[in-house]
Amino acid sequence: MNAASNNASLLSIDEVAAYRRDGYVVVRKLIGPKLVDAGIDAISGLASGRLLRHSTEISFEPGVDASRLRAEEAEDHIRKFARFVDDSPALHAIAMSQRLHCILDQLLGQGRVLFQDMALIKPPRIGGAKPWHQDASYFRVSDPSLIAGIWIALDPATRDNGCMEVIPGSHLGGPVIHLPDVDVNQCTIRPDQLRLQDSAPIEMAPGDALIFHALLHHYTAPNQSSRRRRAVQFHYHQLGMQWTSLDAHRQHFHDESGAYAGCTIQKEPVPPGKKFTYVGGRELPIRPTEDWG
Ligand SMILES: O=C(O)CCC(=O)C(=O)O
Repeated sequence: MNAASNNASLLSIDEVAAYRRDGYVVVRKLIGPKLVDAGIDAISGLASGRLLRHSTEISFEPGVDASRLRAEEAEDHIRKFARFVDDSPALHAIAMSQRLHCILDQLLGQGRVLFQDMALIKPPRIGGAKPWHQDASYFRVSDPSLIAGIWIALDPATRDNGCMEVIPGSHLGGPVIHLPDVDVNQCTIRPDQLRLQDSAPIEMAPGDALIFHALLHHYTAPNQSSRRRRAVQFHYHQLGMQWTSLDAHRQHFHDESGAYAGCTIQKEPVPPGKKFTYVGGRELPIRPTEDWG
């Protein structure tokens, strides 16, 4: 796709302004049904083992004993996958969507790398909440505004199965105090820092995408329904952004006493076998790819 000749698939000036004002923009039908179906098939394949997992990492919902699951049962017990793009051409094609990257050029300028890929599975009935947080609390970086997060629904995402919820404009308040947890995935914004009365659920159809700022406050509820809510999420950073140290991250994320208040370290004491080690992002080149239809 040539961005200049396909203006209809780019954001309008008003949408670009909305991203800056609200910290997010929703792009309906960012990817087409064939790519959505291929993405779902890849997730099922990675879960069951039908697709080989070379780099893909899997985390199960808390309390699940993966050794007792049959291959076809695994998918409905998985919390998330990470680092899967090299194991699936379909998931790679989603991350490299030419339309997505033309839109990111509009929002952030040219030149970026992919540094994080995740599939958030939130299985029916047992998929837990992801507490309110800012993604930048997980990234030790020089400038969070050089990052964009993209969350793409593969199933219908609704309030009852745990769609994304955001607080419009919250990115403009800068980094806020997070409370660490023994499980880094449960690290959360301290309640007095949240404007929950302004929270907005973003219901999405398969193929729709939420593009959001790394300082936007966001949350997903538990999946209390019997319906799946699979999504993929990618993080990109613009060239020139620097990875920094814990001390530099503390300068962004600290409480009133100056103590670290980001999500790159665990709350002590760490339970046996649950040690988390922060690793900065890897950097994969962008190779824009046509949609599969
Ligand atoms: O999809 C979800 O449930 C939460 C995604 C999210 O906000 C995250 O992983 O940072």
